[in-house]
Amino acid sequence: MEEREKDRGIMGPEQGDPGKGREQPASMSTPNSVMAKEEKGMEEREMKKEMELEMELKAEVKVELCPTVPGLQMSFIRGTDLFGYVGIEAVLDQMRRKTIKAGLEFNIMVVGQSGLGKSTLVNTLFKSKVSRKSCTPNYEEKISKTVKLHSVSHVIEEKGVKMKLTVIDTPGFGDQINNDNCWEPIVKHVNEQYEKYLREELHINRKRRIPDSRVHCCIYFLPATGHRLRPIDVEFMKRLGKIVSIVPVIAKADTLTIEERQEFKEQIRQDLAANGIRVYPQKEYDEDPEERILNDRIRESIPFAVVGTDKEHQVNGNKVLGRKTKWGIIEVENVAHCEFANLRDLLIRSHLQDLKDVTHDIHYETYRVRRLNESNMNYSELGLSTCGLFGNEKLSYIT
Ligand SMILES: Nc1nc2c(ncn2[C@@H]2O[C@H](COP(=O)(O)OP(=O)(O)OP(=O)(O)O)[C@@H](O)[C@H]2O)c(=O)[nH]1
Ligand SMILES: [Mg+2]
Repeated sequence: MEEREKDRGIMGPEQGDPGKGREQPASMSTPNSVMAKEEKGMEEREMKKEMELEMELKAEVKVELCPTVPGLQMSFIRGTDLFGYVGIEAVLDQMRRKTIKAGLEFNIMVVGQSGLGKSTLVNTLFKSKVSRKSCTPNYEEKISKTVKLHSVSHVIEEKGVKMKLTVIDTPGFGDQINNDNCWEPIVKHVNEQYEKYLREELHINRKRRIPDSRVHCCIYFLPATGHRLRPIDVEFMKRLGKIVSIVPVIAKADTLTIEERQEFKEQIRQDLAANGIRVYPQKEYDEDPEERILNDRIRESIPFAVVGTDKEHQVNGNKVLGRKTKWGIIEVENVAHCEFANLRDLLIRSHLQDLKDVTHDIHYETYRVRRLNESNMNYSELGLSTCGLFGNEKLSYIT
């Protein structure tokens, strides 16, 4: 207990008295010894530091009165003001245990022209496990062409953490001669998932955990043309950017030289800004300066120039994911070769939870408010009972 108190800066009155602290080393000094002088100096410096630290900690202990509710006084007490260890930090362990038990759900959608490597990249992202783990041994080596919009779910487990990953693969986008409204099935799918969630939420006997099929992220594949954004890219991203988090990527980046890649990226960033296209991570949703610095770095390197593969090769005795060409091996996870690792870090390692939060707090919320405000929406439409408590007055309460 004592140690913990010390850790948190709760000190006895003697330690905290600057006068007493200074007296002791003075009486111990031996005038002729250089060593002793040095020791004394060091001790003084240490004591000074301790005092400064203590002053800082004391300054940190704040008691703020909350004047919002008349008659109710609320104070704000920091760790340094507590008499002993309470154990608040153990809540983090509880949260961790609960999350592990409940498992994670993550839904990712891939959109782009046929043959740009969408299915390959998803396999690369999850190290081929998404298509192989759940398949039977007679799994076909070759990735087949995607012909219709479909969702496939897999449970991935790593170090005891389970994640239900759903990949929504879309057939070649913009492959038709007439591409008018080709984004419609995709917009429809995204909205249908919000509607499903909303219906579950409004159910009288709603589930404790509502199954989440909402699209948390849409990876949009740009062909590595080296030119500007095409009108179809602009139209799609403008529309989808309002209802889902879009992460644009340059597909098959191994077909561009380093200079071409840099120029193309710069061009795309300009086009995105000029057309008011909102891609993830959006500046408006940065929560604090620290997050802003991190996200600014990501925004500066968007769109990621990626290369996908599900083949492994030997490089310097190690197995690496790569594309073997006549001139050598393009290592997919090597940051000197392409930006696949940056994309993986963003989607899985650093921003997975944020993508889910933005989906729930921003995109779904916008849909919910719009849907509930629509005058023609009533409970019978939702397939719920309209009697008693669940009449229109309840609807206005929810809104
Ligand atoms: N050079 C190169 N080829 C790639 C890359 N990724 C995939 N490919 C190849 O491109 C071809 C098409 O890949 P898929 O993953 O089936 O493409 P898709 O976008 O899913 O195609 P659809 O399902 O028809 O929409 C395959 O032969 C892949 O091996 C890449 O990064 N670079
Ligand atoms: Mg495909």
